[in-house]
Amino acid sequence: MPLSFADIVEEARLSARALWDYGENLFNPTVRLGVTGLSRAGKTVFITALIHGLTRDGRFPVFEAFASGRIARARLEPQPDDAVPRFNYEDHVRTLVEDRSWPNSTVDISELRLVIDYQRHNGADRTLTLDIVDYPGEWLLDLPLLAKSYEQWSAESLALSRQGPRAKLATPWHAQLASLKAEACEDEQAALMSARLFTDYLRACRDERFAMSLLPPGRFLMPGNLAGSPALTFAPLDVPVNGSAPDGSLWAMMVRRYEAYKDVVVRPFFRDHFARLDRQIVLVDALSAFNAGPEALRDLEAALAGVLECFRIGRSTLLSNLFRPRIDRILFAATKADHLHQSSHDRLEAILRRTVAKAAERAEYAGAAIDVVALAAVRATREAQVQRGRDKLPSILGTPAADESNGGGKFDGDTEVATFPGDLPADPEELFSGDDAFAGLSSMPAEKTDFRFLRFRPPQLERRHDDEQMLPHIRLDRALQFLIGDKLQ
Ligand SMILES: Nc1nc2c(ncn2[C@@H]2O[C@H](COP(=O)(O)OP(=O)(O)O)[C@@H](O)[C@H]2O)c(=O)[nH]1
Ligand SMILES: [Mg+2]
Repeated sequence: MPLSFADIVEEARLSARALWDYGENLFNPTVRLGVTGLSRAGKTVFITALIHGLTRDGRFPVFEAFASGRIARARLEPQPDDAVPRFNYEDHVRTLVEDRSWPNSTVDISELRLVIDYQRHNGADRTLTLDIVDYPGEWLLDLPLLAKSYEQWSAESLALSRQGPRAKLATPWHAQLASLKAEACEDEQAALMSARLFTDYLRACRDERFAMSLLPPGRFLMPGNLAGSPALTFAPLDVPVNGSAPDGSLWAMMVRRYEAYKDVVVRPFFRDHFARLDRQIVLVDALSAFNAGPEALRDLEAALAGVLECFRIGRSTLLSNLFRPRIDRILFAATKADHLHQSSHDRLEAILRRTVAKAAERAEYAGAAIDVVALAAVRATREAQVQRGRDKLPSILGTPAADESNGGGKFDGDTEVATFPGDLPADPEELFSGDDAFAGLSSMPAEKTDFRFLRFRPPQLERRHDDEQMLPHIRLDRALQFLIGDKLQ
């Protein structure tokens, strides 16, 4: 594809900034760490736990620089980007530690700067600046739109909405769509209604019963500060893929807004934020997909392929020219591993590894180094063996949130209970062997599903010998070692 004038301007802008970033970096090495994942994957909790641990002497045996005492101090400093909201660390910690509740969910990008004073292996004192950027994974899945016309996007979105469990959820939107004439005069009310019903359909797909992942355009569910703007008020129409919209038609109005979405939302995000990241962690809530069923797991795989597509730098495509990512390490992390007994942690990791490998094949991925980990940024449970008849079941102990129910009644939010969430298979392929590989909420009532993960309240803090209080975690230190360990040599 030839570069357009707009693309060339973008590229010049990028190079200028790259030079600026480079100059800064000589004096003060900075790593920009992207933390992403779909909504509720665990980004806020991950960043909060990471900062809490690093600034307060957490327990991180596998994070070498930290464990060997070479890190003198880690502290928060004002962030470099004035136009990006600050990650509200203090509030999130208070909620987590004092209220023992999970932080409220966020729908926008945010940023925080952590400065780490450390000693190199050779004894020299150095400083590493870590800029942590939290952004919705949904926004990454918008990248393919840049290469698609409105008509192509419409056709694909419609085809997808007629498949599997999506079809039923799309009924109200499809009914309205059938009443629209694409060639008719442009009509704001029709566009508003269409966009609303289309967004409702996307939201229904995301419901925990279906737990679908691949739901672009990303801002329809994660609008950030653009809610209600025309760039977000469009929807697919049933129009021919090679057709062109008559002047003044509803169709032309949709095309205009779709293009605006690319210009004011997608391009700036990739240019201003994504292209500047050095390292990336992608948080994945695989447990929600296990809860929902095999379609959700397949959808998750497709979404991960979409994410990897963004990091693909092997080939010289139009996109890689524009948004050449400089990321050289990507960690995929299955979050909330504390919902499983530790005997299943390696299995969870194996399942994610398999999913990422398949996704990498689909995306013909060649690029940064990839690793996979199953972790819990905050460990809300303990382990126990529960006697059931003659068997001992590997179970977990935790305090279920007050709004969770156990079939019969609701939990009170204060009492600790032991649960057996279900065993993950030793061979990941078992989960991918077709529509009835396992039973999830999308096709079964809750008591008949193979997995049941309760939402637990955050734990009581662990008190150390020196009275410092810490948040317990699982393998958070392994994630840190992979993401920044080499920068602290
Ligand atoms: N048990 C447990 N639950 C977690 C953990 N991380 C996230 N969660 C749950 O997942 C929800 C969403 O997490 P959050 O960090 O807000 O997700 P975000 O939307 O990606 O920022 C939280 O409200 C918790 O219920 C974890 O490490 N352990
Ligand atoms: Mg968040």
